[in-house]
Amino acid sequence: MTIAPLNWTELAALTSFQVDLVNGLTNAQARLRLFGQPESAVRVTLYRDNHAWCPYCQKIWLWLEEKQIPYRIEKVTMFCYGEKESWYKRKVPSGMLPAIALDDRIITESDDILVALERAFGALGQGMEAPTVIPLRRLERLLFRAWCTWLCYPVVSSQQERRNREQFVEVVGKVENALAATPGPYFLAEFGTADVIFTPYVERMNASLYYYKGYSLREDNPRMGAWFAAMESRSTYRGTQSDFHTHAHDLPPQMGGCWENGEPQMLLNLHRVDNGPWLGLPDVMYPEPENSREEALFRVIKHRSNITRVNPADDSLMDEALRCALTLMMTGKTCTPPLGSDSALRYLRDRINVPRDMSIYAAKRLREALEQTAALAGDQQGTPIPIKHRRDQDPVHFAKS
Ligand SMILES: N[C@@H](CCC(=O)N[C@@H](CS)C(=O)NCC(=O)O)C(=O)O
Repeated sequence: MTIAPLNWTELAALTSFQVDLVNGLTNAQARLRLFGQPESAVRVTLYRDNHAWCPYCQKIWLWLEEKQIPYRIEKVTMFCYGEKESWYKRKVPSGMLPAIALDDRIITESDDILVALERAFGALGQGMEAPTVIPLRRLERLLFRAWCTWLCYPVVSSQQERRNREQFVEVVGKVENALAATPGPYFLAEFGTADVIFTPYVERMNASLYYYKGYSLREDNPRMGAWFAAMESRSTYRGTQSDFHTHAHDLPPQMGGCWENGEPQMLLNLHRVDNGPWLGLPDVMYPEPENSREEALFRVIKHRSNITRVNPADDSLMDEALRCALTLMMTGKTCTPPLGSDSALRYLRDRINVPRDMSIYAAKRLREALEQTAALAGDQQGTPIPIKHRRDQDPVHFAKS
């Protein structure tokens, strides 16, 4: 039996989700973070990208959150999804991210930023220049290069593909050994700078190799698996954590291309990341919070007019279809969407970004409801996600009018 979709007032009554962006848990929406301190304590502004895609920004973001340094956040557009703001180019002529202003001094290059932050506020565990951390920083770059060699060049032959994979797996072996050198799950005896340095790309490796190569970094390597689990025990990391779907589609324009190997496991993984089921993917392993659906609903209600406006479908059609999906998500009751709304719902399904829009489980619940509702209308897919750029995500389209 299907029911009529709830209206927006009825839907709003189904969520009591609340966040304190400024003093609460790490989140991607905040413009100011105080950790209970007065605004006068702010000495740092972090310039990072709008969509939380930039890995080097995640490094600084996580560090500031771990150290609970009060800071402001200014969001900047990346070349791959829009035009760089001229105010930012006046500060940082290259337009590169991240940058910080520390007591009004602009600093670029993520490693230099961390060194400057350490000088001002002290290190996070063992610092950037500690003799224990320097070899781990080198190892991270070695892993990064092996990843790029495998992922970012066209597959010319199965032998080459195998060699690239072996080379990557060999470096992962070194990472496993480094993690095994201390009894705990982190790189050194205590969580610190080294873990922050590894986080952004290891997260992106886990996602991209699963999707483009059929290789599960987190599941195939026990020490890395334990490291991921330990990272996920930290609310700071959870707040910055992205998911497979977001990375699979934000990386190609940033990396200049990601190449599928076409192997059977890869094809299965790709289908699962794009079409679900999303729960159970190895992009997250901590238990689902009780309020994930409420979070998703809260976030959609907040942005519903933009969501409807940017969708290629007619506004009133999308509005009704969206309410059908949300009704299903919140009540479990099937709600048939209007004819022709399948591609509109899947357009949105494919453009939910984690953690920009909501946290990882909330996004999975929303994608699930959008897909189940779309399937009632048909099998039309949304406009494909572009590979060479992501101007479909240009923030100018989402600015509040
Ligand atoms: N070595 C730099 C690399 C920074 C970097 O490559 N940033 C990219 C984003 S991940 C960037 O700003 N690109 C310009 C753009 O995409 O707008 C660092 O460590 O900070």
